[in-house]
Amino acid sequence: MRFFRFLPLVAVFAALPCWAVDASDGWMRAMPPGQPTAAAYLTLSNPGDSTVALVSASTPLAGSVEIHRSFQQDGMWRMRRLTDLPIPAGGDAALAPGGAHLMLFNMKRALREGDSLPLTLEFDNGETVELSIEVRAIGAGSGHQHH
Ligand SMILES: [Cu+2]
Repeated sequence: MRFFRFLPLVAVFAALPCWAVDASDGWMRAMPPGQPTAAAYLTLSNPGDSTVALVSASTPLAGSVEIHRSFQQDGMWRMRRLTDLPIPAGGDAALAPGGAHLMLFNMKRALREGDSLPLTLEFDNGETVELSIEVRAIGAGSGHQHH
């Protein structure tokens, strides 16, 4: 009857909440030929009870990826590099045109509408999330696209 002794333990593990960060709605604009950089957007959800921060991202299709935030200063669009992007407990962080984004440098090739970009995200709690970024038409979204 050893099997039954295991049951309570199994029940405890099954009841543990799943607090993994979720990444969804990943997209970027199609790139004109010869453009070496691009910006990717997505939504991060943190179902946990403490803040989790995105600390890095990578893709085999770009030389490097940085976390950026766009802002307006003296009527000009600028952007700064962020060391991390916090996602509040029980909340979301949206990376969207005109705000935070993932900046892709030294793209290996120009991505066209319908392509996808594999992306790996790392968080300060050691979690890693993989997702696929959907490439949409060049004019998709709003906000600045000058880098
Ligand atoms: Cu940028």
